[in-house]
Amino acid sequence: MAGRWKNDLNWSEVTPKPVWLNRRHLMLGAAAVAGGLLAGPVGAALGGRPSKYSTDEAINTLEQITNYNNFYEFGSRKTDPAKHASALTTDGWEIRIDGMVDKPATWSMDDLLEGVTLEERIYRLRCVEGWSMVIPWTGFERADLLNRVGVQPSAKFVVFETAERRDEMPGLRSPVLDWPYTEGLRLDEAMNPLTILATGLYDEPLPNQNGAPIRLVVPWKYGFKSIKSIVRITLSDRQPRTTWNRLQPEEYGFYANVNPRVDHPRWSQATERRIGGSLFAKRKPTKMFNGYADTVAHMYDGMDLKKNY
Ligand SMILES: Nc1nc2c(c(=O)[nH]1)N[C@H]1C(S)=C(S)[C@@H](COP(=O)(O)O)O[C@H]1N2
Ligand SMILES: [Mo]
Repeated sequence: MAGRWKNDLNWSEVTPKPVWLNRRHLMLGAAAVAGGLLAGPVGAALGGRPSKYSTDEAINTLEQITNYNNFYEFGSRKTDPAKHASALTTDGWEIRIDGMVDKPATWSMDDLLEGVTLEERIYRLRCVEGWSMVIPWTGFERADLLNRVGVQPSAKFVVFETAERRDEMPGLRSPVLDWPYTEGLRLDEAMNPLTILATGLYDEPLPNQNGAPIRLVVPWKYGFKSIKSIVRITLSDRQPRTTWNRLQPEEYGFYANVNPRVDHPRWSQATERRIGGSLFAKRKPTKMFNGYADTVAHMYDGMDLKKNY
């Protein structure tokens, strides 16, 4: 099992795979190249069943998904994570789950994934700066996990923390953000079936620049909520102070629901550009809740989403 969370493929050199339908065939090739890395339990762990929550929009290529990233621990340019994230060691990764739970514990990835239902989910990730990508994630519902640790009735929020590795993350040397990167969701948002913890994309282990070995994906919110390389999950009765919110509270709210009617103070959020499309292509109108209103809008009934941005 030692090889399971190794991520030593050079992802930027992997051929782009725009043809999602043929991915199983491509996978056989990739597994062979990786020399058994994907054999055995890994194959089972990655090949999730298709999810009804997927969009049928055109999917971005692996090349695009792994070369235009935000992961400030590895630098603040979109090209930095692809350059520097290979330094992150994900072997023996552990996640602490604590706070208001019956069974606080530290989990290995193998234990964490034991018995969870992995699904293939094609989700749109919408960045606050007006770009979007469609990514075929492999992941599992948060509810799977929270039910296992026994969430106490007093818990109202779920707080996430990213690894803080001075020796592996060059971005930590500069104080652009307050490390470790911290995010949070209201408990009902965390339990919503759209919310997943992702462990792979394109049926392969998560590339480091996308948040290996495990990251959050919350598709109706701006990208910064989808925290990468998680080492700690804490149940709390208080709304946490999250990284971007602490830095610029006027610009980045706790909720961060995609909302074309609430502009970022420095730019409009009404339209977006799909990464990989022509720079001159017409920007498309952004949809409320990133197009996922049917599944999530009810959680905000009666809330003023201009105030709770
Ligand atoms: N730990 C951590 N998680 C993070 C970030 C980060 O800088 N550090 N950036 C966020 C932002 S702003 C975005 S848009 C998404 C980008 O995810 P992607 O690179 O997989 O597309 O990751 C989010 N998760
Ligand atoms: Mo972002």
